[in-house]
Amino acid sequence: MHMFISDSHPRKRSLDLRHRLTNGFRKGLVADAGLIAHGRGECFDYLLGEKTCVQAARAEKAAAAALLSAENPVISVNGNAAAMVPRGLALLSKATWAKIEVNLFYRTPARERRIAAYLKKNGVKKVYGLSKKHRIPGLGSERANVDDPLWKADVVLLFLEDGDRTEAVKKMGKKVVVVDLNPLSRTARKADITIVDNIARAVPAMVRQARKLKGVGSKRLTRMVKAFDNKRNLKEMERLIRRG
Ligand code: PTJ
Repeated sequence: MHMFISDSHPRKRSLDLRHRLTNGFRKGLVADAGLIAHGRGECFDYLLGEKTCVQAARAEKAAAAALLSAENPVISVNGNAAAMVPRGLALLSKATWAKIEVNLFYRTPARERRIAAYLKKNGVKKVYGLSKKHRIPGLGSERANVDDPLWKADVVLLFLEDGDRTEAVKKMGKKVVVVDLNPLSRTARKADITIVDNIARAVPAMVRQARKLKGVGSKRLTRMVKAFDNKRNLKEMERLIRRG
């Protein structure tokens, strides 16, 4: 399994991704709604020229700095993320010391187990989230049930997320980093750092940035995170997409 989707033409890359997702659906990793969510993401990606723009790269760097400067960083993984970038998640976890917790919107224990096994097969040493010990206050969905790492985390990285949990996690005082191709989504607007990029490019980019930033002191990392202006970055992203 390669870390990156092939470096070929964007069209080929997007077909590779679709293949990973439909395969993931057949293996019982991806929810049926996950296929629809991906279609929505593809539309935005076309408008971005299926490449990482300057604003996304800026957010990816800030995200890597936030994970590296955190005391208890966590990467929250759903079905789509697991199917598309399992190896990338393993490398990101290693590069940032972030724990990986499975957390599903359309939760079934069997799908959680399958996702955990798939992540392990792709290099993740330990997967959390199979036992749910805590409940995020003020959240009605299954996503409210979390394991110790997410409960204790100070920085949480989320992918393809619903706005409700982003808000609830923020209310708990955690810093939220999110990857979402829709800059207008509630999640994108509520997060502290929003990466408007395809997860297949965003995860490898964060791995590269985290490796580059290794050895940088925590004070400097914190300054980098503080200097990042999410609202401004999102406005620029929106303008870019509207211009096409
Ligand atoms: O695996 P589960 O049960 O946790 O379910 C996961 C899904 C994705 C089904 C669930 O979280 C969901 O319904 O998400 P939403 O509310 O549809 O949000 C998905 C967001 O992710 C949308 O704003 C899409 O534009 C965006 N998106 C889709 N594909 C990608 C993406 N963002 C980055 N990379 C993608 N490949």
